[in-house]
Amino acid sequence: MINYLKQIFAKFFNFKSEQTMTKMNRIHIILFGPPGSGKGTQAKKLELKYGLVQISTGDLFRYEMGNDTPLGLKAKEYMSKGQLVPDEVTIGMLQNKVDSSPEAKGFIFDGFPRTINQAEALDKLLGDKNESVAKLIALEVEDDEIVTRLLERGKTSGRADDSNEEVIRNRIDIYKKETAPVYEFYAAANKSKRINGIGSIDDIFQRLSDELDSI
Ligand code: B4P
Repeated sequence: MINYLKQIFAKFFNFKSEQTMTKMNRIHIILFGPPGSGKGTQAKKLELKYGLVQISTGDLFRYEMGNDTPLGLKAKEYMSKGQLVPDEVTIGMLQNKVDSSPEAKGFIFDGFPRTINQAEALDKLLGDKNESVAKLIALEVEDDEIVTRLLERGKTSGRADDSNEEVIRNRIDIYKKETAPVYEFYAAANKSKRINGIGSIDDIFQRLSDELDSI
């Protein structure tokens, strides 16, 4: 009987500590930068190396658009003009995605948050789980390089927001006005870091890995 109780006791406490460890080890990163700065490209590589789950709001919207869902139709109205999808739509979708992956070792938020309102919502969502963003890493790329990259991608991607220079420049303007302040929001908590987003994909991946390894 005593052995039995010991076993139950050990099992209970091991279980608790495993749960605590998983929570303590969860690392959440925001991959930040203007459109076309390489967030999606690098997030996929980081996901493989660190076993984190990438959440790309752009990919989620494109999936919904491809399936002609009500959410996709709503997103299309904004994305095709290079505008941001309204916060209430984006935040709800993000929350569902986070809540559907409780076993993830952590998340790479790619393309989210794009407004201060989204950043506050993210902090609240993670805070409710006693977790937080570990670091925001911003990829710095100048405007003309972005236009070149996105027009090039537009030749094959079929993305309406990549095929017209005016729409791309509009996306860059919106980034500067609405999204760039998110960098300062996390800088106030000493969590923001800029890295050079120009160079080979592998070189930039190395710069990002150095940042993650230093957490
Ligand atoms: P996203 O899908 O997030 O993507 P993105 O800004 O177009 O590009 P990303 O930075 O991921 O660049 P990528 O690696 O693909 O956004 C699209 C739209 O969705 C937004 O404009 C908005 O309307 C909507 N949306 C998304 N999230 C939202 C949110 N939170 N709130 C509101 N609206 C939201 O790289 C770009 C190209 O560069 C690729 O062709 C790649 O091959 C190339 N490239 C990458 N690295 C390179 C390098 N080092 N050198 C040369 N080329 C490189």
